[in-house]
Amino acid sequence: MKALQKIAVVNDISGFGRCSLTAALPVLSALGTECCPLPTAILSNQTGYDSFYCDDFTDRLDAYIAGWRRLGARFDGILTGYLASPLQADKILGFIEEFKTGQTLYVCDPVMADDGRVYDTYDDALCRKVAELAKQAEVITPNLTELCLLAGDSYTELIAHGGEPDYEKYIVRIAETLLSRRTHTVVVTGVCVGDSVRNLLVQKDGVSVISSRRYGGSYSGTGDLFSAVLTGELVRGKSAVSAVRKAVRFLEVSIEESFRAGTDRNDGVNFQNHLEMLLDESQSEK
Ligand code: PXL
Repeated sequence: MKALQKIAVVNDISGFGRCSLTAALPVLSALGTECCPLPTAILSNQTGYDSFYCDDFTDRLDAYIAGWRRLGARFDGILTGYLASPLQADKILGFIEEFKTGQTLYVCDPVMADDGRVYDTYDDALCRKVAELAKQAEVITPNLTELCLLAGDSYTELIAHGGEPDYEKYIVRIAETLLSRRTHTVVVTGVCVGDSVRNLLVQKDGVSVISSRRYGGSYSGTGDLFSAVLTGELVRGKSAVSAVRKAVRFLEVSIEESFRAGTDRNDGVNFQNHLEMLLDESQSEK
């Protein structure tokens, strides 16, 4: 049997909130890939709760990465998410330069903001570093707020176009400014239009819109579940459209269950009952 594909996941581990590494580990395992965590911080719970304890891992990263260097580690994919400090972002830029080969797909989830607001633990310096990381990635997965921050556009102006027939075209035009020789795919997540949520897959040769039903407001960790499914599928050679579809369907049923159960948004979504959707026939027949 072929060795599993390895994906380095640069993200925090939060005890509560079903986000970051507690989302990526089960998802990437269900997809038949090996998730190798590079922890950026250890938190009692994600930062959306009223309080949290956070152990920033910045000063432990060099030794941790040195351990991987000694093993001669190689990765088929790298996925980055929540970062704890600008210095840490520099260390991650160095990690990518050293460990990303011509065969490694880098997916950057530019975690820094949502609903028009930058997260309390992110300052301007860290947001600038996230933009630097995004430039190194083949694939980026911003929400609307992050898209505006990366492109230097106004979120307020963008939202003012909501409800207009050209709203999605307006978003696509902003996303296209982030395409480059390296960055071939931008997936803008969580665009609310009426009672649907749209995900805009923007590539040099075209745009696809993958929609799902909208339930309630936003939940913790959905971006992390999305980027994990997308990365696992892309690393396994699936097309971007089918990878986004798989991520969207998985999230739709998980969010629906959480909405019906009255789950608190900070606790994340009940994805655990739906991991089966991520197994494909070729894996389950083995
Ligand atoms: O899901 C994004 C995320 C990841 N990690 C931590 C967070 C958040 C969003 O608030 O607080 C610790």
